[in-house]
Amino acid sequence: MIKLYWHPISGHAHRAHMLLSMLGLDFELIEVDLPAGEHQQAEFLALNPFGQIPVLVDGETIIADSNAILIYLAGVYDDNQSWLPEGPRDRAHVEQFLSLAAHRLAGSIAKLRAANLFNRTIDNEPLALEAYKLLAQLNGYLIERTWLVGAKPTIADLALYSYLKLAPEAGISLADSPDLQRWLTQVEALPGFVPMQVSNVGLNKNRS
Ligand SMILES: N[C@@H](CCC(=O)N[C@@H](CS)C(=O)NCC(=O)O)C(=O)O
Repeated sequence: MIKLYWHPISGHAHRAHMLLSMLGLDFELIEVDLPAGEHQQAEFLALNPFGQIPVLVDGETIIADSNAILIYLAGVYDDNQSWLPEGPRDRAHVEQFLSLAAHRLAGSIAKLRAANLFNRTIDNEPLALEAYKLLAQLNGYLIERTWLVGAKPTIADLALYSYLKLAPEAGISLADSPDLQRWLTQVEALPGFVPMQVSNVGLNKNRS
């Protein structure tokens, strides 16, 4: 059975979890004890020498990195090739959003959220500016689009979903991004969707 090395508060792991579920695959979630440093121990480093979750193990195949896992699962298990379209233009557009998730989104909202979760002191202001700029750009992009690439959901949508949904935990409001919120709701309505664990930090703090 496919194994996903994972942690419930990781947005990177969440995107891989979503696709496993949406593809209807049999899989096992294996929680890696990040606070105890399990990801730095030899057994885990044998799976991913870079010491990060998520890692997917499918028989003899080991894939680390959330976006790489999305590409692998879509390539091997999606008979319709709709999660990762075949044509060079659509595929390039998907790659554009995977890069955006790995750089601008991970470098702004994901960092601000991690600082809130782990009480880290960081220079919030430039990251928050970047986060709001990114939200405004994505909201504008989505005004006339249903999905990020083409007419159907792709792994681009999953790669961006988790940390955009978690923006409030980063202290970043989605109130001025109505089309982005509509798109988040569409992802949540997809068959097999699994929700992300909610944490009581950022704008969620002290909300009942
Ligand atoms: N580029 C990686 C980033 C993964 C990542 O940042 N994982 C975090 C959890 S969300 C992690 O394992 N952190 C532990 C560490 O870096 O020591 C991916 O997309 O999978």
